[in-house]
Amino acid sequence: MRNFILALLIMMLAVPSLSAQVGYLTDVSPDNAHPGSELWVEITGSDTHFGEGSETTVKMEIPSTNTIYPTQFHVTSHDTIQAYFVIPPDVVTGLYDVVVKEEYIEYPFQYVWRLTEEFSIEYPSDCGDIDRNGEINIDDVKLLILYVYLNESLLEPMEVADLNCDRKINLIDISQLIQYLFRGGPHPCGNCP
Ligand SMILES: [Ca+2]
Ligand SMILES: [Ca+2]
Repeated sequence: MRNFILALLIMMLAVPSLSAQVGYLTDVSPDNAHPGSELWVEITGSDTHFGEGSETTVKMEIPSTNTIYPTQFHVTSHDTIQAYFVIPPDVVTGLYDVVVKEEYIEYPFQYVWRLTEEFSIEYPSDCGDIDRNGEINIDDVKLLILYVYLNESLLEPMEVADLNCDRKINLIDISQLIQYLFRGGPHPCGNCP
């Protein structure tokens, strides 16, 4: 037993300094996006060792709810990673963790470092809220119909009424809003950049 404990102590002391240098993420830029957008995110760390381990994985997640993997990512240095995310239009919105997981195998030990930084996925705050009262409801539908069919004026900027972001305000936008409010359709601004 004594020999075993001694051997264990020797092994622990022999582990390279890497095991003590668990870095952390300092920044993700940008740190927010809308559903339906595609973007490169630069992930920056401090005292990190990106690319030195046996495996690096990158993802965004709300634990036990939703996970988004980048379609591609590059380890550009030991403390930066570029990751390209395609955010689905119907994604669960909220505060995600950008997670970088690094695995290191240094016989006889194996380390898994899991570093996180916050990232927000939300719809544009005022998109679809035509009268800017802070919510999307039947009054917004009415204003949109009045504009499209009776040419009544809308508050500026009028982009909030272009729900599908095709740079036109027309029947399609009215339809999206009605689908969302009354027929369980997707968020009307889900495809805006
Ligand atoms: Ca409103
Ligand atoms: Ca439109």
